[in-house]
Amino acid sequence: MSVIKYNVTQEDKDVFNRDGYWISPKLIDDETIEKLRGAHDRIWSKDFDGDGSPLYPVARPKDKLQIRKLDNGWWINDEVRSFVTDENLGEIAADLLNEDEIRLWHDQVILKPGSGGEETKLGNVGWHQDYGYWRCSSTTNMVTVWLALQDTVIENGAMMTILGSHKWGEVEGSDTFFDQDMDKLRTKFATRDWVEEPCILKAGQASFHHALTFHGSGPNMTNDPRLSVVAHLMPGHTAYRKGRQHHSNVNLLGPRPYNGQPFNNDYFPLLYSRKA
Ligand SMILES: O=C(O)CCC(=O)C(=O)O
Ligand SMILES: [Fe+2]
Repeated sequence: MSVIKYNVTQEDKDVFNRDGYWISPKLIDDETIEKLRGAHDRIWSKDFDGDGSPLYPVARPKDKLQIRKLDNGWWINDEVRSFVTDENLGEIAADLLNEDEIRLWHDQVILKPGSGGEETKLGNVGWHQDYGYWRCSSTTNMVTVWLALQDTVIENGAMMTILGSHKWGEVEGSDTFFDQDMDKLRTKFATRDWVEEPCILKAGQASFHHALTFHGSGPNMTNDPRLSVVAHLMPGHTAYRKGRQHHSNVNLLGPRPYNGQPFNNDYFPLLYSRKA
């Protein structure tokens, strides 16, 4: 098990429900941080574990300052798998979401290159709601765990969340991760109180944000890449909801997905189940 056991308190839940995100204590030890940093090196150089292949090929970025991400790193990397399927991680998510079972929806391995002080938008992640991509899911009660593999502050491009924005519901057109014009997106979405809060994390800490919480991130002005591993987690009862929006996870249900089909096969591993 790679995640240190942590018992979520009522205060933690209150913070998550009030703000739409919560910052955890350090969840992994220094050795695991180093292993996951090594996992980044191996993934970007296409050194994979097992006989599978990634969901999308690991492409060489067109520009070295461009943000890099790989979905479902757990398919091809043992250290990533160990973190994103960890039972202790699942229990934290179950407590925050007030659910009895937690499965993995998918993961992301993200590298934001350091620009060395150069002003660039190429590393930005546009303001978005994760659920903006997940409308094929039967519930919005999902959570994203963003694990820092170095101390993460505004200067190296910390993720920022919009305080309380999970209460805004499903906002149309919020699938804007790849739009790197933060100012334009702010104008589009800031129709209510727009309070940007950086997720300042020590290496090994994680932020947990609700699937409806707006978030994004700006430039990494340092000389070092900002490395993270992200686990998108869902309740065990999450099922396919037809006719809303396509997501590649629907393909993983088999050749004939049907409305109401649970996302509960091997592609969506169970992290945690509450004992009665
Ligand atoms: O890495 C980032 O800055 C944003 C990642 C993100 O959108 C997420 O974890 O849901
Ligand atoms: Fe996101």
